Amino acid sequence: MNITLVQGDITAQRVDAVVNAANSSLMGGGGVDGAIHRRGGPDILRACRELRAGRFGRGLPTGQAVATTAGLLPARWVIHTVGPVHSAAEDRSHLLASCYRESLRVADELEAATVAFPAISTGIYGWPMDDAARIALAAVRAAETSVTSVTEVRFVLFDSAAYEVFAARLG
Ligand code: AR6
Repeated sequence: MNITLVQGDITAQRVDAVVNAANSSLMGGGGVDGAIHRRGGPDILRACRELRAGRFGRGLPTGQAVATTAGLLPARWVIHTVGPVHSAAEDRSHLLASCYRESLRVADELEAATVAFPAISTGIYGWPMDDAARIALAAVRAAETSVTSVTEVRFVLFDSAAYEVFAARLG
């Protein structure tokens, strides 16, 4: 499994699966979530509504992941995951690690080879970039032994500051 970094927009990535930093409602939002629904078109929201009507009637719990169509995106699937809101009072890093682990487990079930991740929880959910990069990279590396179909995990960092932080951590 190769870990690669690019600076850019996750909705433009040609990969098998794009991971969405969603919220429990699965009904869209701002940041990456807003961009994915905007560019992916209404089929993604339709699929999310079906998940809410079925398996995830109470919403997608934090740290879990579920796949839908990627609609009009140049990808096959969107894997929605819900990052934790950063808290200074409570260590929620296991939930952030779980987002990466569970997304890769879902990607493996789909037999995806290439998966693009945003820096989950580092926008609206307030996680400091350096700590989020440390947790993300460790979680992906830890999944390496159990995930067989994924050959590339691509982190798509929105700005150069985020890219530099991930690059320094990746070494
Ligand atoms: N491509 C790649 N990265 C992006 C893009 C993009 N198009 N847009 C933003 N980022 P955020 P969160 C970066 O806020 O913190 C939504 O409302 C951004 O700079 O998208 O997990 C959901 O519905 C930041 O580094 O996700 C939830 O309610 C990172 O992606 C909530 O936000 C994540 O920022 C989730 O918050």
